Amino acid sequence: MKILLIAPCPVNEQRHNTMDIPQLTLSLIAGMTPPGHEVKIVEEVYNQKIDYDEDVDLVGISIMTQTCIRGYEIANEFRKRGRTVIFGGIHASTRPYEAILYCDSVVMGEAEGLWENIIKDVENDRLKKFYKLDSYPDLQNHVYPRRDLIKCSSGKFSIAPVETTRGCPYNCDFCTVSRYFGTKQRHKPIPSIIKDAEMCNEKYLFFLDDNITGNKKYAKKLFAELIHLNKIWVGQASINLSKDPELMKLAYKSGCRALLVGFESITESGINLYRKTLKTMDENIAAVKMLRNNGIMTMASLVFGLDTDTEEVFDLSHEFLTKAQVAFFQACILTPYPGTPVFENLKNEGRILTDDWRKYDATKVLISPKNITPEKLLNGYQRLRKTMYSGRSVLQRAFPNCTIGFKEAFFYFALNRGYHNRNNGDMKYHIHKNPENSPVDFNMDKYVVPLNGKKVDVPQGQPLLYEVPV
Ligand code: B12
Ligand code: SF4
Repeated sequence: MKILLIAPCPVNEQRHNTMDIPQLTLSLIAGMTPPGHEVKIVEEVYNQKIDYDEDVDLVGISIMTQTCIRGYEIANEFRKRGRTVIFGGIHASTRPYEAILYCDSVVMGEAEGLWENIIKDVENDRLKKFYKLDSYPDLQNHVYPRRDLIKCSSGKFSIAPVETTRGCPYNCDFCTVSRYFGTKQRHKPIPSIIKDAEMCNEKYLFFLDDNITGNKKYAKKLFAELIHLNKIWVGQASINLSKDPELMKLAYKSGCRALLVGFESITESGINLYRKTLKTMDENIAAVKMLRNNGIMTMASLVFGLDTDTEEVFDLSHEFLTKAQVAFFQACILTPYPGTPVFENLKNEGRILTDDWRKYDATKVLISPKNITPEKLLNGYQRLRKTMYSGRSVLQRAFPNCTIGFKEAFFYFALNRGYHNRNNGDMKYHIHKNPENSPVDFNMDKYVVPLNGKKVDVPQGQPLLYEVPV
């Protein structure tokens, strides 16, 4: 069979970043595909074009919430031409009865252990509407991604994506990860990861794991094995790492130069909402410094619009970010992703302002916060971004971060310039509300009308959310 795998991206939002990080997802699906089939991958974010008239037997599309409407448009085009379309990914899994309106089959959750059977079902013309594993797949059965299919074509600075674990114990109420991949971290075998990383032509790696140091014993072994590859890598980790000098040293020796750390909130009440271990602003500032002293820059991620947030949150966050002299800053506005408690609670309280999934990119105000107005949330968020990405702030924070080394200094300025340009460019930060004559309504039928105009039977009384198997 000829199989086409697509990562959609709304056309006007193609990425203009200084870096290329191709998706691992579709290359993993390609890696799971039994021999004898021809697989092609299209990532719209890199301007790769879809040929709807291409002679393909099966189209697989990966959708997250922000990209699902574009995914539905693509699916409609292929289905008009009689092609079989399958959706997978986080949005299809949390809204399966919405996704099925636009495709022939939905894969809920992880694909390892399912995809081969789905291919057989397509070949034998017995495709089911929904596929879902009864338990999480064992990642010890390592799947090698088809890296030959995801080479970036844009010619920019390129980083290879690598995954070592899935699952997160923290279970934050705004995040889908623990509900989707489970609260127990599962690991891939270290020798296979090393072999896979060795095959990457890129000097730079991006570890996709939500917390690469979640299991310290595993992380130490992994880092020790990575050293001889002589790669430079970035990833995501919990700030707990700062409490383990041996782990920090090994991380640095293995090539780690920057980590995204989800602080989520830095206010006293906000810190207490999440189960992270460092409980005061001073402790968190000291931890960022500790990482830096060990050669690792911090990208601090903060979420604004929590129920505990008041107007003060922006000044406090600014104080934290400047005192800690974080290298990079990722600011998110609380976004009610389907499948999370935040979605359920805000929906029940009538505090979600729009059901236009295209706006769900964590940079827009889509909710009515509890202790601050949507306008003040937007203004505070914009102001903080502008201040942190200003030339002055970048220069002020440069000294401690750039003394790590020459290459690190280059990375520091390049990434901050990317943020600066994006902030001052055409990105629109808005409060998004449905028009008055179009109430917020998460009923699936709503999404059908503008795209293909025909109604499809939806099972009634079924749970809409992806229920995580235990
Ligand atoms: C790395 C990452 C990024 C990187 C992406 C780099 C890259 N090019 O890959 C960066 C930093 C750029 C990023 C950006 C964003 N991200 Co992000 N990201 C992740 C992260 C941590 C890992 C993604 C990943 O590759 N996972 C590993 C792969 C293998 O898992 P997977 O994609 O789910 O695929 C498996 C199954 O889902 C299934 N599957 C998936 N697709 C398909 C398709 C078919 C046909 C089939 C059969 C099966 C299938 O099979 C796969 C193997 O089992 C996830 C969290 C997570 N742990 O997944 C968040 C996550 C995907 N991101 C999220 C968000 C919100 C964003 C942003 C909007 C904003 C933000 N603040 O981060 C932007 C949007 C970017 C965009 N439009 O694409 C949310 C999405 C929630 C949602 N409902 O949409 C997640 C889940 C995190 C969260 N907090 O909830 N992200
Ligand atoms: S936000 Fe981070 S720490 Fe919290 S559940 Fe998601 S992945 Fe885990």
